[in-house]
Amino acid sequence: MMEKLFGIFLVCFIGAITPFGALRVLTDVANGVSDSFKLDTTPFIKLPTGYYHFEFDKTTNWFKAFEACRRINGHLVSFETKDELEAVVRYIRKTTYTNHFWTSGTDYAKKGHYVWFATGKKIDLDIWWPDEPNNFNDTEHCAELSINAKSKQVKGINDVGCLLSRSYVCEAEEGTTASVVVW
Ligand SMILES: [Ca+2]
Ligand SMILES: [Ca+2]
Repeated sequence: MMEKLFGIFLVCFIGAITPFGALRVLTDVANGVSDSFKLDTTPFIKLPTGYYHFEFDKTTNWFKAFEACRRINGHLVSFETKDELEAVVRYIRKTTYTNHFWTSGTDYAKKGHYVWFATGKKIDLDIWWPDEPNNFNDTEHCAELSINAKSKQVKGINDVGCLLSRSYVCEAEEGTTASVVVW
């Protein structure tokens, strides 16, 4: 609040001494939100790679999980980097014993062509468990994050049937910060 008051005061003061419209305004919109802002991001929590919502208590099929994430203005999680996968797995391991979570990965539209459905981009990261995706019995078209509690290995995803019941992880789109400089 004090910053806002100061900002308004500054504008008025400069306005008063430059009555002929000599003010210059610079606006900028940048990706990311500064840590100095105390934003209430509920139901998302901040991890080093973004904002995530973890549904540990309920399980549901892939489609309903996708809908649930959209209802809170998120998407099922997509892993763009191994750092992101590791950050999410690290948080899950210290929080719960649940091992299977829906991601936005699917090849439902084109068999064998896995994309992150939340972004439309191809899954080109080497984060599949060994010998996956195997489309077992020709029934597996959705990618779950499968955490092997006994393994220190951070892999990864596995294709399973989309109608299985799983917990899920939602991801919020990156925030942006708008700044206005007046002089
Ligand atoms: Ca992501
Ligand atoms: Ca599989």
